[in-house]
Amino acid sequence: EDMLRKLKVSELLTGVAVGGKKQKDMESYKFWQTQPVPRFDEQAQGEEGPIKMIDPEQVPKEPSALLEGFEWVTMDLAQNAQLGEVFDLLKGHYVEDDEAMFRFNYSASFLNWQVYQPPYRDYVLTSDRALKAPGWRKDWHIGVRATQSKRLVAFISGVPVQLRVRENVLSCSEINFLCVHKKLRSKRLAPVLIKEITRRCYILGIFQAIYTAGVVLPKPVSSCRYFHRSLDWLKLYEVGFSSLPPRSTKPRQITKYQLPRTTATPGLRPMERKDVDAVVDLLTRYLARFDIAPVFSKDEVDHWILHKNAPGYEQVVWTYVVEDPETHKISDFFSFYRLESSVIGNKKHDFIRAAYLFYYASETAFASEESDSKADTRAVLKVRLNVLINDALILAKSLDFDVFNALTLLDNTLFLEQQKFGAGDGQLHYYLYNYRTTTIPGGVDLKNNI
Ligand code: MYA
Repeated sequence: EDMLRKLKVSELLTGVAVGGKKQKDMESYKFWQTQPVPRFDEQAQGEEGPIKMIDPEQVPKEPSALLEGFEWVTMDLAQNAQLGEVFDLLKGHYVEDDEAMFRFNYSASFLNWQVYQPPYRDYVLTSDRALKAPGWRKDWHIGVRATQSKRLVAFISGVPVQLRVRENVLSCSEINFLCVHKKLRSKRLAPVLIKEITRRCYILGIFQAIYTAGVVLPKPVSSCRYFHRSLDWLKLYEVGFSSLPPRSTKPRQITKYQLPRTTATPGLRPMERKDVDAVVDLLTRYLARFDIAPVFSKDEVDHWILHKNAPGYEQVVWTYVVEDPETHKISDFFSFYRLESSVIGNKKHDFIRAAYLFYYASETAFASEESDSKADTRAVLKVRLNVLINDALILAKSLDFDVFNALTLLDNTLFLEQQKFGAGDGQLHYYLYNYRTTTIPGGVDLKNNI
């Protein structure tokens, strides 16, 4: 009902949604047909692995030429002024919905979290000799400036991620925040940016990447749909995000989405640093149940999942753990992050405050002595996740979020309908660069969203 005709969750799980309205035929992908990515028409038959072997010696040492009047820059996002420039570019020119009603509005704190990795990441990567090159992080924050005005007009970024694709763990870069100023669109600048970040990855011995996009490109490894759960239905209605279903009324809609004031799970509390080990352990076992997932180190859980009260930064991620009151073991956790969207041209509201479901895990995902069949375990997990996610909704509401978003990945289909999420019209396609594997119907697990 929200945004779109109702789509049954089960219908979304039948396969990868290639063939949607935005897909062109392969020959029209002038850039992508030259890249080491699977074609739409190919069948991957047991040839899982890299598509092209790269010799780092053969990789050009310099970036390719840009359009006349523009120059390459490497952004230093540790400097607030430069972080602010990226923030301003994205604020005015980043991803919009199809009708141009809403545009993502990443906060500076969010960007700091997403693209600027604190120094401990050096430690994470010391096992990988190739990445010891000094300055590697900065290198993956690539900008294009107008030569005269020095104005930032385009950006692309990557962060390192250890990605498990079935049994293989790949050192990847995760590419995000590709953005070209509206005045420079359709001038083939995006392929130039993509080639440049590819070059800088190859030079460091990174030959695979993962990325997500709302558009269809050759060829998704999986596709997810966005689901939205109203927390402030009236506001979502007023900004045009939600519609009034034909046989309903405004008061009825408001009542439908009401939530209890207090959470239900005993032992639920905000995550603290002392929980990091327990969360790494639980999350690692939980993610092992999926075909594609990042491999989290302790430092990465600390960075991505634990909120730190850095002075001057607004909170971006909220994580709650369930501590058993008797054993003090962590049995579950869930997290969500904040990402606002600007409302374009609405008199009453400027922003939608959205919470996005992030990682979670529960011991109930693993068979217990009482329930040893797969179906039993799934039923127990379903009950548990519904309680946990309902608590997440209650907390998000108390934090003044307007909407709670989730994708059709992880075990989300066990609670989306029951928790009154509605299917949105946005899809998120997941892609691997220079890696071939069979497609995954149920969605890929990756932070991102983004
Ligand atoms: S997804 C978010 C993308 N950003 C936005 O949607 C923000 C608003 N839009 C814009 O800023 C522009 O429209 C962009 C395109 C920059 C998207 N991913 O320059 P063009 C292809 C990949 O004339 P513009 C994210 O950040 C398009 O099919 N390719 O077009 C992840 C066409 O190719 P082909 C895209 O509109 C990014 C060509 O670009 C995308 O001015 C992952 C046209 O270029 C897209 N989202 O600019 C990047 N959109 O002719 C890939 C369009 O073949 C990373 N195109 O159809 C790959 C891994 C690299 C590292 C590898 C390491 C080993």
